[in-house]
Amino acid sequence: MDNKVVTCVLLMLVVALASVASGQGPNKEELKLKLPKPMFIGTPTNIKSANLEVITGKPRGPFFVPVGTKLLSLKRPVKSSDMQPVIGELEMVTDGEKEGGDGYFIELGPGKQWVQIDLGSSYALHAILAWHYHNQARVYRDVIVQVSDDKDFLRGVATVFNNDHDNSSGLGVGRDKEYVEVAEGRLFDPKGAKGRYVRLSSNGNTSNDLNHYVEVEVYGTPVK
Ligand SMILES: [Ca+2]
Ligand SMILES: [Ca+2]
Repeated sequence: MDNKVVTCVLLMLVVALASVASGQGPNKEELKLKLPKPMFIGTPTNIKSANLEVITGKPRGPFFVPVGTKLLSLKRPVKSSDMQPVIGELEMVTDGEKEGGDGYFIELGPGKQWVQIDLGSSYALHAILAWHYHNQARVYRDVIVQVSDDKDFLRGVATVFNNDHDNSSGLGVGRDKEYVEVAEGRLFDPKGAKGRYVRLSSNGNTSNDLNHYVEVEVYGTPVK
């Protein structure tokens, strides 16, 4: 091969590797999201966390999912460890409204609480997004995201995310980092985990010991 051909082959290899690294592929497409408007700007300074990720302040960037991935959670039924929220109704977790202001979030009681979405049948899941609260910079404690075909989460449970580094919620030590809530929400990657139910746990936040949800979105494809 002459030098031009070698250069060309190397360039193609670099492009191919770069697309693999960013999650792109022949059967993937960018996940399109409708994001609410930000309620605050700047880097928060009053957050105390022993396990906080590095805050970059940058947007998330594109996320790639298998072609045909759909939003599965819209208007699906929601259950909770606190069936009578202090503020709001459980159905607001999947009503598609994600704005940060008053009237858009539900408030669950103090300490450990969870919400659970029933997708109606089992799917291969490719993205789960959660907006706990984005009216103000906060960190929610012990954020744990799990997927199962068991509505009671007793067996066949896949843990997608767990930032409970000291196991204070008792679901196992998590290796993930705490993060500050922002308007773009948090994207958890289930990596194709299969399940009908998605359960999200938390254990208070840096402003109070209550738990909040503006919206949860679950994306996936039918199980083949
Ligand atoms: Ca909502
Ligand atoms: Ca903890």
